[in-house]
Amino acid sequence: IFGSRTALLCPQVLWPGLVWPPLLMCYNNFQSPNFPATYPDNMHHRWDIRVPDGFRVRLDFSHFDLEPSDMCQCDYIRVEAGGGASDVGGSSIMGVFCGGKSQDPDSAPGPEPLGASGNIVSVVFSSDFSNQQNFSGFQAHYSAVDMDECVEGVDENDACDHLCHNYVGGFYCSCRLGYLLHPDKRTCTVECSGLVFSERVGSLSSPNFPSPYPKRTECSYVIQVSPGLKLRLHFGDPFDVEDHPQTLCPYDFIKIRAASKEFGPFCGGKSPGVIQTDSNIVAILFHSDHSGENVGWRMTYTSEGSQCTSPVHGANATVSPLQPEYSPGDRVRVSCLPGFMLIKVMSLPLSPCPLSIHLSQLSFHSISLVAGPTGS
Ligand SMILES: [Ca+2]
Ligand SMILES: [Ca+2]
Ligand SMILES: [Ca+2]
Repeated sequence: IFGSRTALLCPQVLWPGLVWPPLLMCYNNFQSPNFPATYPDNMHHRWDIRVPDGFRVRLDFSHFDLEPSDMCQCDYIRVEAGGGASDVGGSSIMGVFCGGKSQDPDSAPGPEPLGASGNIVSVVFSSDFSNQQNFSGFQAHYSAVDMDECVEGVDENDACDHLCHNYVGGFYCSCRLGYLLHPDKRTCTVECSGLVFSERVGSLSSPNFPSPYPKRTECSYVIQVSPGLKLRLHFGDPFDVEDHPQTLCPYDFIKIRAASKEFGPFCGGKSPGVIQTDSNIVAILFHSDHSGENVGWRMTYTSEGSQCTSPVHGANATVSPLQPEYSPGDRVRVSCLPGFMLIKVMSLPLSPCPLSIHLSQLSFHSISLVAGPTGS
């Protein structure tokens, strides 16, 4: 058997000042040997058709007249999608055809063009050792047709996370207001790093909570309050971070770092609840991968001080504000009652909350005291 092969590529015509792809340049035709005269016996020929990425191959037989046979086992045309050659790998048969267009519509190409899903198609023509009649063979035409990625998707996924725009030979994505296009050109993400929370109580959440959080996003938050305070985190409901039944948080997760402790990763549908960090500085990292729609999380935090009793004891003086307990950093003003004046300041060695005195505010009538952190 005589075997041969022809590569049919789009003519790469580039005109000055014109950007590829020029329209309608990707087409060609091919036919059986000797067409329109009878094709030879023992032929085996393959045409490899390739059009640029972003296009699909459309194939049309304008003339078709091959020896008919049961299951097309004598002479045939075989159309393969996706390269077809064993050295390219991965092909699927789109059809095997023989006979004439008018004889058997099931085994011959129909009136509609064949549309491949990709940009590579191979056409194999094979003839056996004999012909009972003078069959005239075939003539075929192919053209490159734009893929509408916005409708068809890409690699079985949506082409774009938010908004998709098709054009001839490609597509591009854009994002709704407030989002940034990720370097992958398809995902919409947000900027959520470097946020520092310094209030003693507060709340934070995944971006857009309770709407689904964006994909391919890295958020890092820091909560930093005065030394001596201890941050306590409380994750509420709903809590919904993409997880995996067997592997621990391989897709999306929250991790919390506090001094030498680490908490997490957390994911899934159950809130981590309350986390006592024992630190005044907490870093929170939130990571999301490229897929999934999950609501995310919301967390409130409080800071707890070492509990101190009244830091001031003194006769003939008033303390304001007067309260049963104080936390590190609280400010207290001590004023002498009328007719009295400050004669001595004594430290209180047994207090869990050492005092610092603002000397600049010392006067004969009042002093300001600040409770300092334990151990400082
Ligand atoms: Ca034959
Ligand atoms: Ca397109
Ligand atoms: Ca995800």
